[in-house]
Amino acid sequence: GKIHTLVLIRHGESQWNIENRFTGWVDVPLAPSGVAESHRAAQSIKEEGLEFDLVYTSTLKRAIKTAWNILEDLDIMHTPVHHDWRLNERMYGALQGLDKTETVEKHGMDQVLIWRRSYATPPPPMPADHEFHPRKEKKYDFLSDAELPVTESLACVVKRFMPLWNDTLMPIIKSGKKLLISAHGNTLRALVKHLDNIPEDVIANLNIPTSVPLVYHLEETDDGDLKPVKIEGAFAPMSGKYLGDQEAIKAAIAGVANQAGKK
Ligand code: DG2
Repeated sequence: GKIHTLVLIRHGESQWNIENRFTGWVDVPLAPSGVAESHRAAQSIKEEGLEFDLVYTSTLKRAIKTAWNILEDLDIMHTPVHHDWRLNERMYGALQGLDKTETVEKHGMDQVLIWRRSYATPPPPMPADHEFHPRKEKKYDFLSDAELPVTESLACVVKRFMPLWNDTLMPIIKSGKKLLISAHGNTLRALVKHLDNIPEDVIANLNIPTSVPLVYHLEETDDGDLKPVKIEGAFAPMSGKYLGDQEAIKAAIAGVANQAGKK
């Protein structure tokens, strides 16, 4: 069937990525290095000759700003940008704001690895009076208490993201519009897991680097689904490929994996 191109990107390095703090739904800005990274991503997108008709991003400024910088560099700032909370980073519960290395010192590497990368074990929930509780933010007023997460595992992210994928993003892609999704480490892990049907134990070891465009080719199947076709230069176990220097990308991925061990 018809083959569509989809481009995914995790936002550039945020202030808390640099400070090594669990971020989740806390709306921290891009670090200056993250701004620079977003312009480099735009450059690789240009060199690859990719274009966009539409952008979907989260309600968090690090992902929004990354998308804006890309649109500006491509000189297509008129492109519609939609913000959807279901693309927000995984809600990191009571860990939000904590230093990743200090959390390892307090709870041990094994426990922190479970909180960061197990599929179905969420971190401790965020207490109602927590300074970073999402209820304090007006932009989430439309979410009921049942919808507003206070902690999430990757499984919870898959559950809240899939309706957006099935009901909104898939129809957009199938209509022939070229879509850019600017999101977060764990929401993109959820999407890639779904697209490539990656098992839970494999997705646990899959880390997404900041601000590297990830290109997927999706083929429409007879039953109306979108199935990835392995691209030349695909980054296993994914069918998509990262744009840019592959060795530098591998190093950046190892950096994300080791983040909690960093001093
Ligand atoms: C990071 C991911 O999210 O952290 O919430 O701390 O993509 O918005 O920078 P992002 C966070 P890890 O799950 O890799 O620890």
